[in-house]
Amino acid sequence: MNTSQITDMQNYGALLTLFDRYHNFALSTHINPDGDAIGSELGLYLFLTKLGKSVKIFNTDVVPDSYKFLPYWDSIQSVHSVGTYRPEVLIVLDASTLARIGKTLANTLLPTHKLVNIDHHATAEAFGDVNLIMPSASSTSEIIYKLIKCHQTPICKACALCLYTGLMFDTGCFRYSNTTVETHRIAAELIEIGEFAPDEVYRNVYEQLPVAKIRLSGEVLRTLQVTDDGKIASVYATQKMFRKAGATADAVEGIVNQIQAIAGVEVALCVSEMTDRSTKVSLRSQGRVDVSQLAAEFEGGGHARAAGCRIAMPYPSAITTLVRTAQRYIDQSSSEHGDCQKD
Ligand SMILES: [Mn+2]
Repeated sequence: MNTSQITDMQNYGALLTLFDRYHNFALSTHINPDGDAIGSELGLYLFLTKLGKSVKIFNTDVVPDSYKFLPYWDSIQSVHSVGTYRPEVLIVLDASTLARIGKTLANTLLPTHKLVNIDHHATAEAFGDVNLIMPSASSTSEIIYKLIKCHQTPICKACALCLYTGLMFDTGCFRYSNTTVETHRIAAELIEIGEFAPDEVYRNVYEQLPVAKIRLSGEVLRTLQVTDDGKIASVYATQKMFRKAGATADAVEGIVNQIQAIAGVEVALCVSEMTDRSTKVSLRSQGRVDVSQLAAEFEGGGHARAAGCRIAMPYPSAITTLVRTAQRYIDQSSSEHGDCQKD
């Protein structure tokens, strides 16, 4: 594969050339798609459609209900719809590896000419023929915004709403450390163009919770364990808890952020028992430990402050292993930072 890694603004050109040269595009994103995954897909879909291109979107997992307020969400098709379809160009968004779009989709949706990878994860692999990997960008949606700017095409109202949603989601509503002056400027411009109410976007994404999710939160938070030094907090969710609460496994999303907010906690982890007895892990860091490295030790990935992985062992042993590994990272960071000189 002829791989050219693109890391700076000028090189948006390589991608824009593909937009000139080809007509049939397919887009995809990672499994369990989040606000940035869906927002960047729909934003790019609207831009390419406006250029007169034929564009299809295929995802392994369905669009979560909380994103069904976004325009054209129902144009997203499932892996079963791919059939014999072959795009000239496949653009993979917000996925640090090709396998993240789901193995079946990765093996089915094959481009006849080019594979493109657009991502902002620090652990991203340059798996495309063209790679636009910008770890400094807050979100993949921000990269799409800049791409459209480079093309000097006006952003349409619908596109502005989609990109804003992605930007809002990946910055934790403009709270995380990836939020910059530029992020706010882009957000302001998107609100101006899109003429939407930001509070309504927030409510759509975060305040449509099913009762089962709150019930599950209660069960999961009761399992809280904090290490003696107060630096590692962990909770777990079992299949029994999911059944009792009437919740699905994705209902644990967000609980890890709650325990990360405990004073003094450096690393927070939430593990879920899966039906195959493996363990799904969400990791958060207050900043001193790079949890994407920690997740990578278990073939996972993500960002320095938010990452995940799946471990092929039952949840009690997974917790023990993870806490021990996190402890090692904390010890390393303490010796590097000279902990005793903290003021
Ligand atoms: Mn993202």
